[in-house]
Amino acid sequence: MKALLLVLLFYVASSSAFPVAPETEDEDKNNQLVENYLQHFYNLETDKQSRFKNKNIKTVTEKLKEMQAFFGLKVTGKPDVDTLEVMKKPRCGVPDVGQYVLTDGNPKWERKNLTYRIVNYTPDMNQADVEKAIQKAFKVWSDVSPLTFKRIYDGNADIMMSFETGDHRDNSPFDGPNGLLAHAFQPGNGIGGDVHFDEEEYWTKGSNGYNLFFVAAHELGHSLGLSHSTDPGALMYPTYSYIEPNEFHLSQDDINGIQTVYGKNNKHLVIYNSVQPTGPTTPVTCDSKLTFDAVASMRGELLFFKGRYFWRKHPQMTEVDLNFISLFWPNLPSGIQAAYENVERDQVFLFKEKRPFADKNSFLFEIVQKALVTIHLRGERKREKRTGYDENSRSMDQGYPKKIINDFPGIGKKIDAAFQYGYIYFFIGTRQFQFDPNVKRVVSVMKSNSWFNC
Ligand SMILES: [Ca+2]
Ligand SMILES: [Ca+2]
Ligand SMILES: [Zn+2]
Ligand SMILES: [Zn+2]
Repeated sequence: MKALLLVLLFYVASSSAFPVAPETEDEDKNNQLVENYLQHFYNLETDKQSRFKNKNIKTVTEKLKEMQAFFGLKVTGKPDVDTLEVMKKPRCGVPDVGQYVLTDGNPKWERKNLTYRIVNYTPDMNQADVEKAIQKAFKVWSDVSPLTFKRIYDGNADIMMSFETGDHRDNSPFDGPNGLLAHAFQPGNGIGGDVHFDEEEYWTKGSNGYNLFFVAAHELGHSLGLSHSTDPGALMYPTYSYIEPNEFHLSQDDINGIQTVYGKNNKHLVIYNSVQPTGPTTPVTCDSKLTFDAVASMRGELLFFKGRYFWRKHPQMTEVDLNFISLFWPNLPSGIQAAYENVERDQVFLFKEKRPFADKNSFLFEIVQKALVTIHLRGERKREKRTGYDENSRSMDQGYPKKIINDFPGIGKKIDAAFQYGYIYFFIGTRQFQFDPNVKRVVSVMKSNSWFNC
């Protein structure tokens, strides 16, 4: 049995794994941050300008609401903790609204065969790795569009890529480490299409610093005429997040965007017999069809896993965060299959099938059963040896798997996820069964996403 289980992670040794709410800071500093952010990314007019045309001015409150709506935050019009947290995230320098979105007639390249040139290099990486990252970033877009990109080594390319520091004479100065990471110009002559990376960032091919491939791929979206997306799973989302490069897939939102401008990849029509590549879609928190891969409690919060994402929810709070799993745990794969928390050990166990050829159904049955048994025993027979899964030897105990229905009458065998929070909650497809362990029966049936205040 041991060989079949891959126990992925756990032990969240300190709360630093999650970003903590910023401490109370100087209000002036926050106000300045809000004003700068809205001016730069939401076209907020400055005081001087506004005095002359105060009729059409959107106030800071309105702009804040616009920004909060863009990022899927609670629309309060106030610079609350969640809003400030987003404003402090490293991101692309291109505005979310304003000149790019509003440019007449959606700028695009009229030719399909474009050229690019790497004008200079960063000292942070070796040249071959820079070239690989850039090449891979272009491939992201050429795979799903009719565009082709040819590298040239001197002269003027359509897309000139360079590392720049501070004010680099394009009216969009960089800001030192973090904050703005890069920007790019919409299709056009001269500076049009060009990509600038902030040299004061630490650029890498891995997860430390900022991954050049992701940032380049995002910026190239702008070079090709795309603006920012509100889909948090899209490459064109404005804030930076790291994804294990092998787990990277261009989202369907990005594919729709580029294909709206340039059409489908007709190169593929020939090669792959009309099969167009598709990308993953981002789960929607309040989708009535939402199902989960796994659910676990962690230090009083609830973690709901789905594909490459997880939601984090405190039962007493209204907010729910949707994030990439890899944002918090860079080494974890997507598609977690079962999870549970061992409160006494302060560990969370996550499971994913190790071998693709293992019997998936019986495997899932076992790990789900295990997680159930563990939570079932918690609080009732604390001192007794846990049965089901042995955390030390990482193997199934003798006599397992057992039939779920014997211990949990009313619950079928096809369970997606389960956790205990007073009651035991079983997730089966889009439904959720609230099971009372004392009377051993289902006391309520709810939607799977009932925890998200939809
Ligand atoms: Ca250019
Ligand atoms: Ca910067
Ligand atoms: Zn951007
Ligand atoms: Zn620039």
